Amino acid sequence: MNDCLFCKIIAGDIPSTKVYEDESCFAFRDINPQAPTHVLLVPKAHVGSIAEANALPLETQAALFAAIPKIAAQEGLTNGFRIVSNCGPDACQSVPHLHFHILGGRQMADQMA
Ligand code: DGP
Repeated sequence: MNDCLFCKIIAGDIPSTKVYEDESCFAFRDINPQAPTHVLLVPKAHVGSIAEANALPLETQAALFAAIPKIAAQEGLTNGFRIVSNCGPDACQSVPHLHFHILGGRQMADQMA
C-alpha cells in the first residue's frame, strides 16, 4: 500500500533497524521501545490487522508463527517473552498494517491490559 508506514519500512523507503527477514516476513526494532527488546514482526504483504490475517496465504501465516521463536532465540530471550498484536481502536492499534510486538528482556506486568 502506497501510504502505509510499515510498507514503506519493508520497502526500505523509511529506515529501520532490521532484525529478521525472510521471503514473506520482516522484523525491525520498535521506534518507541516498551521493553529492552521490542521488535515488530510484519508480513511483507499488506493486511490491516490480525482481523484480516486470513487474507494472507497460509504459507505467510505459517511463516509469521515460525519467525517468532527464531527472533526470540536470536534476541536471547531465553527467560520468556510476550507477543502482542493490537487490533483496531479498542486495542489502540496505531499503524494499520498487521504487526506482532515481540517484547522481552525484563519481567512483564502480570496484568495484560
Ligand atoms: P500499535 O500501536 O500496536 O499499532 O504499534 C505500532 C508501533 O509502531 C508502535 O509501538 C511504534 C511503532 N512505530 C511507529 N512508527 C514507527 C517508525 O517509523 N519506525 C519504527 N521502527 N517503529 C514505529
